Amino acid sequence: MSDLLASIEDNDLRVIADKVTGNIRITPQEGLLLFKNADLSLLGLLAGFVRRRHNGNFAYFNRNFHIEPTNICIYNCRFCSYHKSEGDPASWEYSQDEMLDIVKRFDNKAVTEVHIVGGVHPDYDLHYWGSLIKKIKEHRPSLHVKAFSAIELDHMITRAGCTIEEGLKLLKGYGLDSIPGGGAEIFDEELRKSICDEKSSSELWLGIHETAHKLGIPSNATMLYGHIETYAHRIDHLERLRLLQDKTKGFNAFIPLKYKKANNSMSYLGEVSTIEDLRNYAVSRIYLDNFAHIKAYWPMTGKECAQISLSFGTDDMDGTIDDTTRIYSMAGSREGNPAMSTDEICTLIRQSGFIPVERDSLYKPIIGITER
Ligand code: V47
Repeated sequence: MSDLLASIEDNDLRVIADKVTGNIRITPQEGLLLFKNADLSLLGLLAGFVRRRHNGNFAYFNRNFHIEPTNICIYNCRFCSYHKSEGDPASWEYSQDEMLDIVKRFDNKAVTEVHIVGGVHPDYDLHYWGSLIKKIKEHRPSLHVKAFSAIELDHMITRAGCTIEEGLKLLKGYGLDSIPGGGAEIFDEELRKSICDEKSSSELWLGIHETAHKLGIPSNATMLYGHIETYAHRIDHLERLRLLQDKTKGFNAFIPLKYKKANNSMSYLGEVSTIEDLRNYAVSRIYLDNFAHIKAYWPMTGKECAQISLSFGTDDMDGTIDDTTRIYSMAGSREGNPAMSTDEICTLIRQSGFIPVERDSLYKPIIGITER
C-alpha cells in the first residue's frame, strides 16, 4: 500500500492518503481537495481502506418495510416529487387502521424493522403518531420502529405544545426506537433557503438529533446532493455531522441521497452521473471517520450502483423494502416498485466480493433466522 501511495504524483493528495491510511482525521480543506482533485481509483482505494477498518469485508442488509402515512405536507420543497396539498385529488392519507393493516401484511414474514416517513401533515400532533407506534408495538413488540424525520418531529412536537426533549421522551415512551435520517437536505443556510425555504432549520435538525441521542434514541443522517450545491457545501454538511457524532456517538449510519429529477421544480438541473455518486460515497466514507456505517439506499441509486458502491466505501444496502415506498419512484428512480428478496441482496453483495450479513436496526448480526 505505501508503495502505491508513494506513486501519487500530487503531493497534497499523497499527504491526505498517508493520513487516511494512518487513521488520522482529514481537515475540511483536505476533504475538499479529495472532491476536486482525487481520481476515482484513488478514492475507491482510500474509501475501501476506511470501510474495511470499520466493517471488514462484511456488507449489511435488513428485512424491512416502509409506511408512508401521507403525502400531504405543509412544506413544498423544490426537490420534492411527493408533496401534495390537502384536498389535492392526488393526495393520500392512511388511517391508523390502514397503517396497522400494512403492518399485519408482514405477520408471516421475518421482517425486523418498519420505517415510517411521510409528509408533514398539518393536523396531527405527537400523541396521534405516538398512538400509532403504540398500536404497532402492541401488535408486534419485536418490530423496531424507525420513524419520523426531524422535520416531522419538529411539527408534531410543537403542535403538542412540548419542548423537543419532552416530545422525544413521550415518543420513546410510545415505543419509538430510532429516527431516520431524512430532512437534513443540505445544511448550508443560504442553500437551504433556495431549495427548502420554509423547512425546519439546519440548527433545529441537528438539535433534534442531538437531543434524541442524549435520550438514548439513535438515528441516521442523510445528505441530499447533486443539485445546486458545491463540493464546499457537501464538506460543510459532513463536517457538521462529524462534529455532532464526536459529541454524541448516536448516529448509526450516513445515507447520501442523490437528487432525482422527475416531477419536481428543479428538474431542469438534471442528475449527476454514477461516477459522481461513487465519488461522493467515497469522500463521505473517508471524511466521516466516526460513522460506523455508510448506506447505499438502492431504491434511490438503483441496485447496480448500490452494488458497485460497496467498493467505494458503503457497507450497508438497506433492506428488502417489499414495494412499500413511493418517494423515489415518484422522483424517477428506475426501481419502480422496489423489492428485493434476501437471496437477491446476498447475491449482489457476494458478486461484489463481500460477505452478506443480515443485521437488526442497530447493526447486530441476525443469525439463523428463517422465513415465518
Ligand atoms: O429528506 C426527497 C429525500 C428524504 C427527493 O434513515 C429526495 O434509513 C432525491 O430520509 N431526489 C427522505 N432525494 C428519505 C430518507 C431516508 C431514505 C432511506 C433511508 C433512510 C434511513 C432515510 O428523501 C428527504 C429528501 O432528502 N428526497 N425528494 C428527490 N427528488
